[in-house]
Amino acid sequence: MDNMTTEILADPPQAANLRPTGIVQQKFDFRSGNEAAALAARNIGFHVMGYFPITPSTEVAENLSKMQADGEHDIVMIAGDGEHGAAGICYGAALGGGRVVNATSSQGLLYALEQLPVQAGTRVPMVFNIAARTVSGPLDIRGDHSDIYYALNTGWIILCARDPQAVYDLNFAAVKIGEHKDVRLPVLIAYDGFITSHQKRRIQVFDDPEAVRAFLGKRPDFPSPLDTEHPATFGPYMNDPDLINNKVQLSQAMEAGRRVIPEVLAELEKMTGRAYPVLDAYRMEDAELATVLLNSAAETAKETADELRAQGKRVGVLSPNVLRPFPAEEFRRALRPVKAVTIGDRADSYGAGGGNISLEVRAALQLDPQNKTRVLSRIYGLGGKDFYAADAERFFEQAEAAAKAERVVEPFAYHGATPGAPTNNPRPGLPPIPAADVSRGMAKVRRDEATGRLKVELEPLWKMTEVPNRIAPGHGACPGCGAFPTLHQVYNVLEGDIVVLFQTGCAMVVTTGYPSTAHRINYIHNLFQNGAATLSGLVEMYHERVRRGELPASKDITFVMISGDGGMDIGMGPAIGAANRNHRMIILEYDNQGYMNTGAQLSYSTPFGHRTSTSEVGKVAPGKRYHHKDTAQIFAACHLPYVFTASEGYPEDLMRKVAKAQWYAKNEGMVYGKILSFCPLNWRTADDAAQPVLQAAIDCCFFPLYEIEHGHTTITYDPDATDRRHAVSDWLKLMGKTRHLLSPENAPIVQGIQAETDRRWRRLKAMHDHPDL
Ligand SMILES: Cc1ncc(C[n+]2csc(CCOP(=O)(O)OP(=O)(O)O)c2C)c(N)n1
Ligand code: SF4
Ligand SMILES: [Mg+2]
Repeated sequence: MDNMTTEILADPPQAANLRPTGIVQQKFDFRSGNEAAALAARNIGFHVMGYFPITPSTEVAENLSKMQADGEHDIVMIAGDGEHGAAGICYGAALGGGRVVNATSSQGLLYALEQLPVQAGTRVPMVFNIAARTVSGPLDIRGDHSDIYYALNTGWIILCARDPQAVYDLNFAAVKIGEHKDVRLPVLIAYDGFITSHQKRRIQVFDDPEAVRAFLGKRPDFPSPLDTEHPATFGPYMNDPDLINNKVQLSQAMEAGRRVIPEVLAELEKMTGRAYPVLDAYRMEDAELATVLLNSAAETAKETADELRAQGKRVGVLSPNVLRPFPAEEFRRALRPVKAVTIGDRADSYGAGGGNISLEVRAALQLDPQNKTRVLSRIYGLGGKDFYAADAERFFEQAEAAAKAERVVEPFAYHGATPGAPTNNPRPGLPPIPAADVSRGMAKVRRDEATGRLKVELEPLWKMTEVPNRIAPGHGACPGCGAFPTLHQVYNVLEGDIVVLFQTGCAMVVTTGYPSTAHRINYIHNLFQNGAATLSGLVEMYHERVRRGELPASKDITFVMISGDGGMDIGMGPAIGAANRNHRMIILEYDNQGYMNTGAQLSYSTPFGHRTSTSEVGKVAPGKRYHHKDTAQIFAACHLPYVFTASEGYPEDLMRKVAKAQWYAKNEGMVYGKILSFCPLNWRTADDAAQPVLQAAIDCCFFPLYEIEHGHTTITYDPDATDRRHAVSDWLKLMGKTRHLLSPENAPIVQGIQAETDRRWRRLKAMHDHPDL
């Protein structure tokens, strides 16, 4: 948090004197919503944070990681294997009786969703910050509310934070609301991705940790599996007739929230001087026309309302600060005198004739027999499409037209969308490339009948330049990025028709910005938690359709999945599933040792001690705290016909292995290959340093090159045999992300990396020497 210095603006004496009694000392600061959430977390002093990075909420964990490295808090921060894992971590931690926080967005919330009702149903409080972002597909990293709408039915309290100040304040409120004995529910805080998560605003933050502590009090003791004096069963198997009784209790807790939330928000107001009514009503006193909007768009509409008021129009804006429990009564009261209201939803409930807020406001009004308000439902701002003052003006105009005509011509519509015409085909950058053009026989593979293993004869490297590329130039990767030399080497030797599936990650993001694509062959994206399952389905459909005579067998397609190392964390389960089923496909992992696409967070493949944005280096923390996982060995344990490691720095070795991979994928089953891939941006090296850095990683045996064919391990490059073996420190000193390790106080970490590297290398050598290992 280098640029997050807190500015203590001296409180002028007269201002201090004017501070109403009860308002605690605060200081001005300049923070984004994510920074505000991180600061609040530090002030609250949560026991545990479980998280998984995803734009635009990642900064919450990143800021906390930096603060932790500098010794500013002692929250235990646990990087999940994915959001589902992170949610499980949080659930377990919260069951343990301490305070717990998480942060996510979009697919992350959807991936965690399955755990949310579990936690609410067993009444375990925690706080979950959501920087709201549109859900895939197609993938779009900007903001709308489609993610948070999925959480509406989970039994979590949902607070809405319209600006960074509200993000900060509502985190405190969330702890207290959730822990109230009559509520005992987890709480989600929704703020707008990018608009609120990233834009810095002047906010006030607490100056006195005691005041925060006094406001929150001690977390009440709810039953916990850590209380071994009072054994209890948490989450029993529960059928009819009990489950409905469990749910009615959950409903009662939510209803209790209607009373408790305003109480806590009033207490917060006493302490901060800032009010958060359950339903924010702006200039609604005598409004005849209104608009209902959530979070930041409501702030835009308020400015428009001011302008229209200046023209004599009686308009106002309604915006809930609490979404669950839904402030139905407050809406009924606020809208009773209103002639017409336009309700904007930043997400659709497809086929329902309106987004969720619009549907719920309509339902609320239906219970008021005297209400005559005409309601227009509009879907706006999807995928981060901006909402300007002119849009708000349009909403008021539409309400005005309905009020004047005393009828609604168009009850439901999308605002600002163009459906497009079927005739409008985006022009391809480079045309698709036929298999014949790229199949140049660069590798000849034959089986050695004596050993059962494959032999590859490779054309000389200079001949490879003749092979046209299946990836067009002009993609947006950083200069020096290793992912593309790796892919070029792979494509040089693959023959025939290839269908690729890219999991989410740098290689995917930089090659397919709609309406362009750099892929000149069939390409699919699925999110990186499930690509292997998707490709396995496609593989089986292909073979079945060939078997039924619906597709020609002559095509003989090869199916390849490209994943980053991060995809082999969150997507490990489906990848192992595909491996266990042994589908005829290749998984290639380009391992750049982190989640680079989202800003270089740690992955489980990040080596021990390396700096990432979630394993920060500071006064008290020297980078990642545990060793990298040995993914190749995990796949080897799945008994695949072929597993290999390779590096773009050893092209012939890599291409030989890829040629074998294609043979095995066509004839026997699944292949997994892990390829060390250079990332100058986040390894903090020069753009052209790939060769020395990769060579050093391989020569120190941190990343050994080997293959496992039918369970038999062969080391394909042995630095001992060529006298090139050197210490891991020779590799670590080449990268900015590891330079801190060379200081004397970090010598034990380097020794640890060396010891683990040596142990894995000795083990590999033993496997190389003994066919049964
Ligand atoms: C369910 C879900 N969680 C998180 C993300 C955010 N996300 C997209 S790509 C990525 C990192 C990918 O890392 P890796 O697979 O190593 O590829 P790299 O970016 O390093 O090339 C993350 C965290 C997402 N899209 N979906
Ligand atoms: S961040 Fe790293 S992996 Fe991603 S495009 Fe840049 S160099 Fe390549
Ligand atoms: Mg990666």
